[in-house]
Amino acid sequence: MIKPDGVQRNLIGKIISRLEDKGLKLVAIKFLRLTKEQAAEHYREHAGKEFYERLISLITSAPVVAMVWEGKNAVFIVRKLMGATDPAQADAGSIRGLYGMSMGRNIIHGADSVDSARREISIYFRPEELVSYEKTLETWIYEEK
Ligand code: IDP
Repeated sequence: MIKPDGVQRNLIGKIISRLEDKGLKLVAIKFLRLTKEQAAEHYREHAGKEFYERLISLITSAPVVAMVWEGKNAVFIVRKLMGATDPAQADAGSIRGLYGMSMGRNIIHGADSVDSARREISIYFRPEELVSYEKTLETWIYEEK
């Protein structure tokens, strides 16, 4: 998900390009403003933490881009492309490393496991909104099917 700060900073295109260029496949995308309920479900593991209210307030403050990306080890690969949670610590070439300056404005969210990805996808997408399709480039991205 490109968070409100990423959208406001005009980073939608750059972030999508990075994921596309890596070889990941976009299977769903939606531009929306999260409701409080969606935000609470999304960040339920952080409920009660010191930064929780600020996080919910930011994520519901303006539109986001919710996306589903597919690929081998996609969760791990997206986390690498995103960089560490704190942009000041993130690898310089990562999305957060390149574009972020502070923890509470770290541009992008990505699920941290396949189970979280499934749960988070179900908050924003109906199953039929995920599009299954072949890309002819795939034989040039993966050695094996
Ligand atoms: P992640 O986004 O890298 O998975 P999490 O630990 O799941 O990191 O935290 C969720 C989000 O909560 C972070 O992306 C960040 O925006 C915010 N956050 C986490 N820790 C802090 C903090 O100490 N201060 C402010 N915001 C925080």
